[in-house]
Amino acid sequence: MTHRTITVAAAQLGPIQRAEPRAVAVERMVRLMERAHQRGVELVVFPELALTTFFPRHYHDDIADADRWFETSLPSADTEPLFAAARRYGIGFHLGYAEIAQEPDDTGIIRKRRFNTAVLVSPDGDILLKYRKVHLPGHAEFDPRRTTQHLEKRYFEVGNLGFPVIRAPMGGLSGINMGMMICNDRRWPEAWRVLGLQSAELVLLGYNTPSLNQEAGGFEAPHLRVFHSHLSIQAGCYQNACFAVATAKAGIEDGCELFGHSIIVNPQGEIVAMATSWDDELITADCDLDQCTLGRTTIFAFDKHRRPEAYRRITDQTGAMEPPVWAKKTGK
Ligand code: CDT
Repeated sequence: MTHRTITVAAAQLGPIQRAEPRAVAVERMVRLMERAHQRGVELVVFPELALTTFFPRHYHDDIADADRWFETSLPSADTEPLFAAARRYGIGFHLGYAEIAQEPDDTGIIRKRRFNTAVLVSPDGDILLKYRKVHLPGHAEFDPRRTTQHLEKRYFEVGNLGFPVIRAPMGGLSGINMGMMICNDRRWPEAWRVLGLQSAELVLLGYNTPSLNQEAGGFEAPHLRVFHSHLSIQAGCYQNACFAVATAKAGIEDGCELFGHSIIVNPQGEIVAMATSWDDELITADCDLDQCTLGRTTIFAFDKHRRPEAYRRITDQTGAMEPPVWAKKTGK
């Protein structure tokens, strides 16, 4: 029996400090690709905003002052070594980065637009798929109550590409259905289902998640932070019968702790590989994509069992509303 197997890696990055230039980060990433090649890896997944520190923790009064954290083209002089390594080793890669695009806005006027973006790149250096983060967490203005800011809503627009999936050759396989999400997206079942509805077999995702939840009114224990991340990814894979490679930036970055714990998950929702350091670390797994078939032909055969007519609220409504209040019927 033939199997559709691809060897994938999550290339977790240790911290990148604010003063560290892209070239140093890229050098570390190229070393991880070299290690991946030695282990027979065919696709490497790097984290969200992999080229720099997680800059949304730093406030710039004038947003244009943050432009130095963004890429205006890909490849660029700084990122070309990644593309060269991909060609040299015959490895595809996924890269998260901050993107500046010159694009028409809703009124049709071409202007500078900023997105939290990820691309999937073929071993030949072709950009196979681009995704722009939809669920932007955090806040838009400086928050004096927080010790660390999370200004994604200040620096990025909501992604305008939806959740695309592409079927493309990768590794030794002639076609794999691949989709992407970025960090906070993993907590939203809608994002997984939109990928599932396009038959995604492999979901690539990068993240930067602080161990301390400053959004919470109360205390959220660090182990629950990791648990919730894993829970979301494992549930997403199980309920959509797909694999996921989820790659963290880890460690103490600009004084802020990122919890790491990168994982690779199979369509049963099982973790098949997990990072154990807060450093640059490569974890790998052989993913037999035929394992996606069981879920999608049985319990999650969407065509047989989904009831979209009962799900109208999912797209008609954003916030939760209160239910009607029960009242005991009086009279006859
Ligand atoms: N980068 C990112 O999306 N991080 C969020 C934490 C945000 S806390 C304001 C996450 O969901 O992991």
